[in-house]
Amino acid sequence: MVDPARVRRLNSKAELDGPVVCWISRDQRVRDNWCLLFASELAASRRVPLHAVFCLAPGFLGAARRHYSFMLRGLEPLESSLSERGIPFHLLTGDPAREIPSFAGELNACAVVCDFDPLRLKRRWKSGVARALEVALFEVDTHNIVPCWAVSDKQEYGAYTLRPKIHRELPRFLTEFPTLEPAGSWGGGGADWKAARESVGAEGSVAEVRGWKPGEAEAMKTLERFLEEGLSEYAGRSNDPNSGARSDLSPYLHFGHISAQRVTLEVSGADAPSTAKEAFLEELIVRRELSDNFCFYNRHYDSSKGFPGWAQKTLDEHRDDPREYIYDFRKLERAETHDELWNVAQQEMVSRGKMHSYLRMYWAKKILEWTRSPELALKTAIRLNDRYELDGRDPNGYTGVAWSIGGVHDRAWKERSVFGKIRYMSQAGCRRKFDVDAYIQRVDADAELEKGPASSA
Ligand code: FAD
Ligand code: FO1
Repeated sequence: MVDPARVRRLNSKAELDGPVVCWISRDQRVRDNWCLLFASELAASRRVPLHAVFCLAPGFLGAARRHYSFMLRGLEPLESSLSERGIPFHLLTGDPAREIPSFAGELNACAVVCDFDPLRLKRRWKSGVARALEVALFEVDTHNIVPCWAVSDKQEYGAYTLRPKIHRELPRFLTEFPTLEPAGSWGGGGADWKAARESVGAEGSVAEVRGWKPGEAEAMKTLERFLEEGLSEYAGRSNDPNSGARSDLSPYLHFGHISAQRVTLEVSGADAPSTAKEAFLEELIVRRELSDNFCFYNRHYDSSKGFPGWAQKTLDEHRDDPREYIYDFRKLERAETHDELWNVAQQEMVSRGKMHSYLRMYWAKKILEWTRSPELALKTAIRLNDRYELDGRDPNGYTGVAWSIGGVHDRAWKERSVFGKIRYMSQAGCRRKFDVDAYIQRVDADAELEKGPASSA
């Protein structure tokens, strides 16, 4: 059922004869989940039970209450969907590198199956689990349509080098999903969600965001709404924050509430201009898989050491250029710069939990312009991105920031102060692309609404 190219072994231990454990982490969904399908196939072939487990880590790359709340509210329905299929769900808390091996040991598991994630912290968790486990650990890439290790064995220069490799493999991997067979009714499982919510130590300072409902059902509704309203305009207007031409799927893709393969299958079959579908699938498939490729093959994906040589050189040559404006972290976080467009984009991210794609590029590039060094700019952009974006702490984010500030996957442009040959963006450039004043008014109005009726009186 599951293409063997999606699966790799992370240790060389034997498979004994107890139950199979599916360790859910990046792809937190029942439907369209190759990791769960592989684990279910393994359990059925050995006629043993299948158990699912999620380990709630005390901290995760600067995640705040808004992220844990979205994630936990998305995980709760997962428990019932799994138990309907006879798969007990266990919720652990603590360091996964310790909790997963001891859970598998208590269950006398025959093997553990986990989902792929290129991030350093995840790979650290998994190498700890692979070492401590007495049994086999398998990893399944169910986040990408073409598995990350199958599409390329090295860091790609840019979308233009990855695109043909992806398109060559799509006929093999872009298939429909088999259904997940019920695993018979085995006891066990049961999560204490109240305790889980209290256990996360995330800083309470970052308020939860309203207006986002997590979970698989909500993700599908968001997709259906996009197919109806946004997709057709995607080719012409996805760079215009005033248009509805964007899917709003990123928080659901980040937490794995929906599969990119499912989105691709639905978009391909939708009644919309092919130019719109191609433009959207270029982002969803090529740009997104390019991010996983960058984080998987470049260990410095969140540092300036990960920038291409030409970019490191040019930023170095302009390191001492005078900066017209300098803002520290607090000023930026509070959107207290001289640039109203930048401030409003920052406010949109803080209040709504999601900044529009086009403005993320402008937003990050201005941080390069207004901080003392490229290294500090990178650190600041990542910290703000991962603190406020619902879809933050994701390979797309590290790659998006590295593209904006360090020329990753981009080429050299006309040299100028501070930026050197890194692509420059200006507010005038934004004004040529979309109605900046309309965007500012809309976000200000939304922020007023967010504050509730009292302040708008
Ligand atoms: P749509 O335009 O509807 O695209 C659909 C999906 O395609 C997205 O959900 C995403 O999975 C993928 N996609 C679209 N654009 C890109 C892109 N440029 N790179 C990679 N994948 C893309 N994306 C995140 O998921 N998390 C982040 O933390 C994040 N931080 C970013 C920071 C900067 C500085 C930049 C320039 C980009 C960042 N992106 C990030 C990429 C992109 O901006 C978002 O994925 C997109 O805005 C999500 O909104 P959407 O789902 O409505 O996008
Ligand atoms: N994955 C886990 O397995 N356990 C966690 O406790 C956890 C917390 C978490 C908080 C915020 C966030 O954005 C992601 C989080 N993830 C967690 C990982 C997430 O599921 C994704 O796998 C990666 O962030 C995307 O690469």
